[in-house]
Amino acid sequence: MTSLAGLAQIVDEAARTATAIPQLTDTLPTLTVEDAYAIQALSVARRRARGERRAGYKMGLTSRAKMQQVGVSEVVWGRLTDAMRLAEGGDLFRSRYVHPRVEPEVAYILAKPLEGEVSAAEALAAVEAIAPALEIIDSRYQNFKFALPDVVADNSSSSGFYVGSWAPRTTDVSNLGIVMEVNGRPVQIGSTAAILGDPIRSLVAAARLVGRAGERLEPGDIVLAGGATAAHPLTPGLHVRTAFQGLGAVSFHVVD
Ligand code: OOG
Ligand code: MG
Repeated sequence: MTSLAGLAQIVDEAARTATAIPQLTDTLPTLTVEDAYAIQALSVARRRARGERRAGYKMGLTSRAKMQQVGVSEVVWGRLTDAMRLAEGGDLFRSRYVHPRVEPEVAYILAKPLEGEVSAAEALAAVEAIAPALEIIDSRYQNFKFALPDVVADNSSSSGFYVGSWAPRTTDVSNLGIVMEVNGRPVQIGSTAAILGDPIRSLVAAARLVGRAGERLEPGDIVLAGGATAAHPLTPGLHVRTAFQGLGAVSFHVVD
Protein backbone atom coordinates (compact mmCIF):
# COMPACT_ATOMS: atom_id res chain seq x y z
CA MET A 1 0.00 0.00 0.00
CA THR A 2 1.13 3.54 -0.75
CA SER A 3 2.54 5.22 2.38
CA LEU A 4 0.77 8.15 4.03
CA ALA A 5 3.72 10.33 2.94
CA GLY A 6 3.27 9.10 -0.64
CA LEU A 7 -0.43 10.00 -0.53
CA ALA A 8 0.43 13.41 0.96
CA GLN A 9 2.73 14.01 -1.98
CA ILE A 10 -0.07 13.09 -4.41
CA VAL A 11 -2.60 15.55 -2.93
CA ASP A 12 0.01 18.27 -2.45
CA GLU A 13 1.25 18.01 -6.05
CA ALA A 14 -2.34 18.04 -7.33
CA ALA A 15 -2.92 21.31 -5.45
CA ARG A 16 0.43 22.83 -6.41
CA THR A 17 -0.04 22.10 -10.11
CA ALA A 18 -3.85 22.55 -10.20
CA THR A 19 -4.33 19.05 -11.61
CA ALA A 20 -7.39 16.91 -10.92
CA ILE A 21 -6.74 13.46 -9.45
CA PRO A 22 -8.93 10.40 -8.83
CA GLN A 23 -10.33 9.98 -5.33
CA LEU A 24 -7.89 8.20 -3.01
CA THR A 25 -10.74 5.95 -1.85
CA ASP A 26 -11.16 4.63 -5.42
CA THR A 27 -8.01 2.56 -4.91
CA LEU A 28 -7.94 2.60 -1.09
CA PRO A 29 -11.56 1.98 -0.05
CA THR A 30 -10.52 1.27 3.55
CA LEU A 31 -8.67 4.57 4.05
CA THR A 32 -9.71 5.86 7.48
CA VAL A 33 -10.51 9.44 8.47
CA GLU A 34 -7.65 9.22 10.96
CA ASP A 35 -5.22 8.31 8.17
CA ALA A 36 -6.70 11.12 6.09
CA TYR A 37 -5.89 13.71 8.78
CA ALA A 38 -2.35 12.30 8.93
CA ILE A 39 -2.08 12.72 5.13
CA GLN A 40 -3.38 16.29 5.49
CA ALA A 41 -0.77 17.10 8.15
CA LEU A 42 2.01 15.66 5.97
CA SER A 43 0.82 17.56 2.88
CA VAL A 44 0.68 20.86 4.79
CA ALA A 45 4.18 20.10 6.15
CA ARG A 46 5.31 19.99 2.50
CA ARG A 47 3.86 23.48 1.99
CA ARG A 48 5.64 24.68 5.13
CA ALA A 49 8.90 23.22 3.80
CA ARG A 50 8.39 25.38 0.69
CA GLY A 51 8.18 28.47 2.90
CA GLU A 52 4.44 28.84 3.54
CA ARG A 53 3.57 29.92 7.07
CA ARG A 54 0.79 28.93 9.42
CA ALA A 55 -2.25 31.22 9.17
CA GLY A 56 -4.86 29.24 11.13
CA TYR A 57 -7.61 26.72 10.41
CA LYS A 58 -10.79 26.36 8.40
CA MET A 59 -13.87 24.49 9.41
CA GLY A 60 -15.99 22.84 6.75
CA LEU A 61 -19.40 21.27 6.29
CA THR A 62 -20.78 23.24 9.23
CA SER A 63 -24.02 24.09 7.42
CA ARG A 64 -26.72 21.92 5.93
CA ALA A 65 -26.40 23.71 2.57
CA LYS A 66 -22.75 22.71 2.33
CA MET A 67 -23.31 19.13 3.49
CA GLN A 68 -26.04 18.67 0.89
CA GLN A 69 -23.98 20.22 -1.91
CA VAL A 70 -21.06 17.80 -1.52
CA GLY A 71 -22.89 14.78 -0.07
CA VAL A 72 -20.72 14.50 3.06
CA SER A 73 -22.36 15.18 6.42
CA GLU A 74 -19.48 15.31 8.90
CA VAL A 75 -17.81 18.50 10.07
CA VAL A 76 -14.25 18.62 8.70
CA TRP A 77 -11.31 20.94 9.25
CA GLY A 78 -8.19 21.98 7.43
CA ARG A 79 -5.08 24.09 7.84
CA LEU A 80 -4.62 27.57 6.39
CA THR A 81 -1.31 29.06 5.28
CA ASP A 82 -0.35 32.65 4.50
CA ALA A 83 -0.09 31.75 0.79
CA MET A 84 -3.85 31.11 0.76
CA ARG A 85 -4.70 34.63 1.92
CA LEU A 86 -5.87 36.72 -1.03
CA ALA A 87 -6.06 40.51 -1.31
CA GLU A 88 -9.63 41.69 -0.81
CA GLY A 89 -10.92 43.51 -3.91
CA GLY A 90 -8.21 41.97 -6.10
CA ASP A 91 -8.01 39.41 -8.91
CA LEU A 92 -8.37 35.65 -8.60
CA PHE A 93 -6.43 33.73 -11.26
CA ARG A 94 -8.67 30.93 -12.53
CA SER A 95 -5.71 29.01 -14.02
CA ARG A 96 -4.23 28.43 -10.54
CA TYR A 97 -7.15 26.18 -9.58
CA VAL A 98 -8.78 22.97 -10.76
CA HIS A 99 -12.44 24.04 -10.42
CA PRO A 100 -12.69 26.81 -7.83
CA ARG A 101 -15.86 27.75 -5.97
CA VAL A 102 -16.58 30.58 -3.55
CA GLU A 103 -18.61 30.51 -0.35
CA PRO A 104 -19.47 33.10 2.32
CA GLU A 105 -17.95 32.53 5.75
CA VAL A 106 -17.22 34.28 9.05
CA ALA A 107 -13.60 34.70 10.14
CA TYR A 108 -12.35 34.90 13.71
CA ILE A 109 -8.85 36.03 14.65
CA LEU A 110 -7.61 34.92 18.05
CA ALA A 111 -5.99 36.96 20.80
CA LYS A 112 -5.47 33.96 23.08
CA PRO A 113 -4.83 30.24 22.62
CA LEU A 114 -7.79 27.90 22.59
CA GLU A 115 -7.65 24.16 23.01
CA GLY A 116 -9.88 21.19 23.78
CA GLU A 117 -13.35 21.39 25.33
CA VAL A 118 -14.37 25.03 25.68
CA SER A 119 -17.73 26.76 26.05
CA ALA A 120 -19.01 29.32 23.53
CA ALA A 121 -18.29 32.06 26.10
CA GLU A 122 -14.71 30.83 26.57
CA ALA A 123 -14.22 30.66 22.82
CA LEU A 124 -15.49 34.20 22.36
CA ALA A 125 -13.24 35.44 25.17
CA ALA A 126 -10.22 34.20 23.17
CA VAL A 127 -11.28 36.12 20.04
CA GLU A 128 -9.59 39.35 19.04
CA ALA A 129 -11.93 40.34 16.18
CA ILE A 130 -14.52 39.02 13.71
CA ALA A 131 -14.78 39.67 9.98
CA PRO A 132 -16.87 38.77 6.95
CA ALA A 133 -14.92 36.38 4.72
CA LEU A 134 -15.07 34.46 1.48
CA GLU A 135 -13.42 31.11 1.07
CA ILE A 136 -12.18 29.79 -2.27
CA ILE A 137 -12.48 26.03 -2.16
CA ASP A 138 -10.97 23.82 -4.84
CA SER A 139 -11.27 20.09 -4.44
CA ARG A 140 -8.38 18.43 -6.21
CA TYR A 141 -10.61 15.45 -7.04
CA GLN A 142 -12.12 14.98 -10.48
CA ASN A 143 -15.62 16.46 -10.80
CA PHE A 144 -15.41 17.90 -7.27
CA LYS A 145 -16.54 14.48 -6.00
CA PHE A 146 -15.19 12.88 -2.85
CA ALA A 147 -15.89 10.76 0.22
CA LEU A 148 -15.06 11.97 3.74
CA PRO A 149 -11.47 10.56 3.86
CA ASP A 150 -10.71 12.04 0.42
CA VAL A 151 -11.73 15.58 1.31
CA VAL A 152 -9.94 15.46 4.67
CA ALA A 153 -6.69 14.26 3.03
CA ASP A 154 -7.06 17.11 0.50
CA ASN A 155 -6.91 19.68 3.35
CA SER A 156 -10.70 20.01 3.18
CA SER A 157 -10.46 21.69 -0.24
CA SER A 158 -8.62 24.72 1.23
CA SER A 159 -7.17 26.93 -1.42
CA GLY A 160 -7.78 30.60 -0.71
CA PHE A 161 -9.60 33.09 1.47
CA TYR A 162 -10.52 36.76 1.58
CA VAL A 163 -11.10 38.58 4.85
CA GLY A 164 -13.04 41.86 5.03
CA SER A 165 -12.81 44.55 7.71
CA TRP A 166 -12.38 43.36 11.28
CA ALA A 167 -15.16 44.19 13.74
CA PRO A 168 -14.95 44.05 17.55
CA ARG A 169 -15.40 40.61 19.08
CA THR A 170 -18.49 41.90 20.87
CA THR A 171 -20.30 42.16 17.50
CA ASP A 172 -23.26 39.77 17.44
CA VAL A 173 -22.77 37.62 14.33
CA SER A 174 -25.14 34.85 15.35
CA ASN A 175 -27.79 35.65 12.73
CA LEU A 176 -26.71 38.12 10.04
CA GLY A 177 -28.18 38.15 6.55
CA ILE A 178 -25.79 37.34 3.69
CA VAL A 179 -26.24 38.13 0.00
CA MET A 180 -23.65 36.76 -2.43
CA GLU A 181 -23.84 38.53 -5.80
CA VAL A 182 -22.17 37.55 -9.07
CA ASN A 183 -21.99 40.34 -11.65
CA GLY A 184 -24.64 42.19 -9.70
CA ARG A 185 -27.12 39.31 -9.44
CA PRO A 186 -27.81 37.48 -6.18
CA VAL A 187 -26.74 33.82 -6.44
CA GLN A 188 -26.95 32.85 -2.75
CA ILE A 189 -28.92 34.33 0.10
CA GLY A 190 -28.50 33.08 3.63
CA SER A 191 -27.66 33.79 7.21
CA THR A 192 -24.68 33.24 9.45
CA ALA A 193 -27.08 31.25 11.66
CA ALA A 194 -26.82 28.45 9.06
CA ILE A 195 -23.33 27.79 10.49
CA LEU A 196 -24.15 25.35 13.32
CA GLY A 197 -26.88 27.71 14.55
CA ASP A 198 -24.23 30.32 15.44
CA PRO A 199 -20.70 30.53 13.97
CA ILE A 200 -19.16 30.63 17.46
CA ARG A 201 -20.08 26.93 17.71
CA SER A 202 -17.71 26.34 14.81
CA LEU A 203 -14.88 27.94 16.79
CA VAL A 204 -15.78 25.70 19.74
CA ALA A 205 -15.63 22.68 17.42
CA ALA A 206 -12.30 23.88 15.97
CA ALA A 207 -10.73 24.01 19.45
CA ARG A 208 -11.94 20.47 20.16
CA LEU A 209 -11.05 18.86 16.81
CA VAL A 210 -7.69 20.58 16.41
CA GLY A 211 -6.93 19.67 20.03
CA ARG A 212 -7.72 16.04 19.28
CA ALA A 213 -4.99 16.17 16.62
CA GLY A 214 -2.49 17.39 19.25
CA GLU A 215 -2.51 21.01 18.11
CA ARG A 216 -4.12 24.14 19.48
CA LEU A 217 -5.50 27.39 18.14
CA GLU A 218 -2.84 30.05 18.70
CA PRO A 219 -2.99 33.84 19.11
CA GLY A 220 -2.95 35.37 15.62
CA ASP A 221 -4.62 32.34 14.04
CA ILE A 222 -7.54 32.98 11.71
CA VAL A 223 -10.38 30.45 11.95
CA LEU A 224 -12.92 30.28 9.13
CA ALA A 225 -16.24 29.02 10.46
CA GLY A 226 -17.43 27.25 7.29
CA GLY A 227 -19.66 28.15 4.36
CA ALA A 228 -23.09 29.52 5.29
CA THR A 229 -24.58 28.74 1.85
CA ALA A 230 -23.80 26.41 -1.02
CA ALA A 231 -20.65 27.39 -2.92
CA HIS A 232 -20.76 29.10 -6.34
CA PRO A 233 -18.51 28.01 -9.25
CA LEU A 234 -16.00 30.56 -10.54
CA THR A 235 -15.15 31.35 -14.16
CA PRO A 236 -13.15 34.22 -15.67
CA GLY A 237 -15.09 37.47 -15.98
CA LEU A 238 -17.09 37.05 -12.80
CA HIS A 239 -17.18 39.74 -10.17
CA VAL A 240 -18.19 38.39 -6.77
CA ARG A 241 -19.43 40.66 -4.02
CA THR A 242 -20.88 39.38 -0.78
CA ALA A 243 -22.56 41.66 1.73
CA PHE A 244 -22.92 40.64 5.36
CA GLN A 245 -25.61 42.53 7.29
CA GLY A 246 -23.90 45.12 9.48
CA LEU A 247 -20.40 43.68 8.88
CA GLY A 248 -19.58 45.01 5.42
CA ALA A 249 -18.84 43.38 2.09
CA VAL A 250 -16.03 41.35 0.54
CA SER A 251 -15.38 41.28 -3.21
CA PHE A 252 -12.99 40.10 -5.92
CA HIS A 253 -12.74 39.58 -9.69
CA VAL A 254 -12.01 36.33 -11.52
CA VAL A 255 -9.49 36.57 -14.37
CA ASP A 256 -7.79 33.93 -16.56
C1 OOG B 1 -15.23 20.73 1.42
C2 OOG B 1 -14.84 21.90 2.28
C3 OOG B 1 -16.03 22.47 2.96
C4 OOG B 1 -17.05 24.52 4.02
O1 OOG B 1 -16.95 25.71 4.34
O2 OOG B 1 -18.07 23.87 4.24
C5 OOG B 1 -15.89 23.88 3.36
C6 OOG B 1 -15.78 21.18 0.09
O3 OOG B 1 -16.92 21.66 0.04
O4 OOG B 1 -15.08 21.03 -0.91
O5 OOG B 1 -14.92 24.57 3.15
MG1 MG C 1 -15.38 26.71 3.45
